[in-house]
Amino acid sequence: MRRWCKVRAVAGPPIRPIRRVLVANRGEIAVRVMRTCQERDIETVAVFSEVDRLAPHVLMADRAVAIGPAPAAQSYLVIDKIIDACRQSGADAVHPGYGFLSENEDFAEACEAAGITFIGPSPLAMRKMGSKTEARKTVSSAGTPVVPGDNGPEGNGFPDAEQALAAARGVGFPVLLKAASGGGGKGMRLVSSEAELGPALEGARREALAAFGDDAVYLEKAILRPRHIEIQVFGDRHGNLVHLGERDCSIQRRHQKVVEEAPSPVVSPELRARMGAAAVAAARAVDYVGAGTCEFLLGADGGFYFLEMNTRLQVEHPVTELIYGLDLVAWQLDVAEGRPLPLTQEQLDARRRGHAVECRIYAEDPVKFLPSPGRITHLRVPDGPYVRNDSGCYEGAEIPVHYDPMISKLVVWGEDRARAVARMRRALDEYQVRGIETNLPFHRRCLRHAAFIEGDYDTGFIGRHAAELTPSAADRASAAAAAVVEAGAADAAPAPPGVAALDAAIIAAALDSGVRAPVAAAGAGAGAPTASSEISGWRRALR
Ligand code: MV4
Repeated sequence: MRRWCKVRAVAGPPIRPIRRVLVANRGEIAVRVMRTCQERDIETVAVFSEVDRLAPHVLMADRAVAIGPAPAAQSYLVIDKIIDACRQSGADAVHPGYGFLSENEDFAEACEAAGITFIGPSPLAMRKMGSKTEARKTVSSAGTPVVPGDNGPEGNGFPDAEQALAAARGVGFPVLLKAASGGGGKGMRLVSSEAELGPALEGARREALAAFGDDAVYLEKAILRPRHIEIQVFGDRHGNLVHLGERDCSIQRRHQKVVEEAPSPVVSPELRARMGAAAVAAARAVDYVGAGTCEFLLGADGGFYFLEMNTRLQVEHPVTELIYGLDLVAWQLDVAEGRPLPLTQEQLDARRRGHAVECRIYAEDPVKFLPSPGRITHLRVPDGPYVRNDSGCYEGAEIPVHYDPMISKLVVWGEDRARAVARMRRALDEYQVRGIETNLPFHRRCLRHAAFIEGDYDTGFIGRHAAELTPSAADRASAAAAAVVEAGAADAAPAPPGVAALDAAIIAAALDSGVRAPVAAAGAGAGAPTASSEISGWRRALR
């Protein structure tokens, strides 16, 4: 009904109500976006590949358009097919979700050229934030602290090892080499000493060229045992920009977030205000419109540094929704229609309440972390007060091999952190999945881990505590028994996708040992007890 309502007159762009949204995505995020559209009486259009004909996002949409074979490169990633689907279905707006085309400026441009509202920021903002070196330059000019580093002589990477070495000396070892076009850790190399720099630069450039078609590599001072703290921001077309606090996403494996929470156990109201202002300044520097996230590293010394900006709605947005009592997809639609942000910073600050935790449930082997596609033969989803399960699958559904193996996001809210964590333990215990392997046993252990319960963790948490977090045979007994029953019906397991040679966990472990190695080379290998001086940084921050 809302689209027929008169909105209050505001200076600036006209309000253009959205009537029909095409969701250029699949799985839980497509379902998530369509739910809000349905609540607003906006019609929904799904797109689907050959293996997604019976997927939940297709079944719930008002219309659906086939876009080709299962591989995303032939369907969900093909700009022309999505634009054609918009024309065929009469969609007047596109929601890109996350992944796929969500941060592709050419897609945003193609939408605008076709007269379709792209629900996201401007192509220019996407471009400026898409290059790490460009983003560092842009946001630091706006006063947002970036990791000390060097973008290279021309501001776009180092052509040779000599200049890189001089820069590394200036910045101070250990340094990290990073791909200018990168993100997610690809093409990243930790360099602890001068001798390593030449070969590392060569390797990083080769990897960057292969992965991004751009061999520009720059360097940053390596922040040791950081926490990954990100700030949710929102802008409208009237020049308003606000932040919705932080999410602590430090519990990751291979650059895949596994557990997220808000607020962070180590962020005080004062630090939140400073990081929030820094994120808003970064967003303002590119006239940011819509939902965005500024990623920061938070050092054990309390210093924080901008890493990159994600120009989309993120997977973990529900933890923010729960502590603010808001629907961020509704905010995206408001902004895309040209309406002003519904709340001011002051009003947002006053709404914060309680604590939220998200566990990403992956279809994967919880010991080896390899994808475990197949049919879900039995599913019992947790329920009860303040439990939310954002899912894109159902009992009987097939988890395809072609896409991200995340099957749902289990999110809970509690009056405080202890209650939220206890509620998550209860919800995880209710959750039953048979037919495929999941990381539920991992989560059950993680949410019972003493360091997690204390809030004492950083990006090396999973690597350091692998032994305690690895499910035992007993944990998996029931799942294994079910797997045996299903084995006859299951197709041959497909080969898992290749794993990056140098992944986040390895780098995290390296960052860990980086400080220790020279001091205590012996006995400081992976899994060795942590030096107490290093723990105390975060412990202190917790009190
Ligand atoms: C860093 C860092 C330490 N120091 N940069 C990893 C992915 C990419 N977004 C940036 N990453 C890092 N950059 C400096 N200067 C440590 C990481 C890092 C990391 C960051 C966030 C979450 C998990 C991580 C795991 C390993 C390394």
